[in-house]
Amino acid sequence: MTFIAFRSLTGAVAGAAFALPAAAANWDMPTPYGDSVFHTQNITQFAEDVAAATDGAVEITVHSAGSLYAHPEIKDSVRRGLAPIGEVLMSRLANEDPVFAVDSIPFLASSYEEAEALWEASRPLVEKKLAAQGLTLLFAVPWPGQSLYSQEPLTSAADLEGASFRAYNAATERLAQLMGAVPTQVEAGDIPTAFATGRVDAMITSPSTGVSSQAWDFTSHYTDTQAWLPKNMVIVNTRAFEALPEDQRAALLDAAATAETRGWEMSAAETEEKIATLEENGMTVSQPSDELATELAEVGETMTAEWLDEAGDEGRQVIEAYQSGM
Ligand code: PCA
Repeated sequence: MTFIAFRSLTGAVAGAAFALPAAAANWDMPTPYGDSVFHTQNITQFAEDVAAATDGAVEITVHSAGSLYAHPEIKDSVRRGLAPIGEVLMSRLANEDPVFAVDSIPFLASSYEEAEALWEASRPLVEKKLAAQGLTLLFAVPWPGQSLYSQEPLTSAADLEGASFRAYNAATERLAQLMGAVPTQVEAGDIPTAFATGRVDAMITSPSTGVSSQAWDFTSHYTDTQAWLPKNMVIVNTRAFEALPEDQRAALLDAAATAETRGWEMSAAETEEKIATLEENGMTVSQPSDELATELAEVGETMTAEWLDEAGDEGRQVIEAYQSGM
């Protein structure tokens, strides 16, 4: 008797819970890059997919181009719950842990296939480090390969000696130093102004960012090094995520997996397309000379060794897993 009464009570409670309209989650999502960038377009589609799959119970509003929080603040705003979800360049967190910078070492993984194997090998550790900060990784998508933009033809590192070189993370700073240039941190959105005012003379970035910043207005040479594929990642505050009902959490993870696959495809597809756009707008596109290629390979070896030193056993295991996956 008691048992039946208990059952009907829980049944009634569960019934009442279903009868109540579910409180909708309205999530603001800060992202660093502009609306014309494929990462932002992929995230906009992700937000639409989540809204559709949850019948509007989880509404994500994308605030692109650092309009809600500037890039350096996005990770902490998500960690503190000021924004439940956000996007950052993974390697911007290198000062917190070297594993976040494993995708920004020249020539460690410079094709999509290698980048995918490296992501598979490093993802568990990235997830673990984020989890320790109350963050859950949803998905990560690479930029196309990183190549050099300059005002004069680049035949060797000597051509960059003393040049002020735009950097976007610690690894690009180190690369500039190793090539004899002087690094200056500049956000993607500030690239045109930084060149126009003479703050920087050269940079290394994807054809995507070259096109979105209209690199032909301030540089004339694109040297196709495609040296590494740094990733953007989408993270969610774990408490905010766990506050969602289970079916909505599942819908979010599903949409995230779809966005990851779609994003990698978009990235690969636009590599050639954006190089062609640079050329159509008057830039000279060339392959690195043997000398430059050798110098860059040496920079990559130095940076790999430095990374391994810093990342210790955990890092060594990631590289071993990557190499055995290739
Ligand atoms: N674009 C971003 C990061 C890497 C890339 O291709 C930037 O230049 O800031």
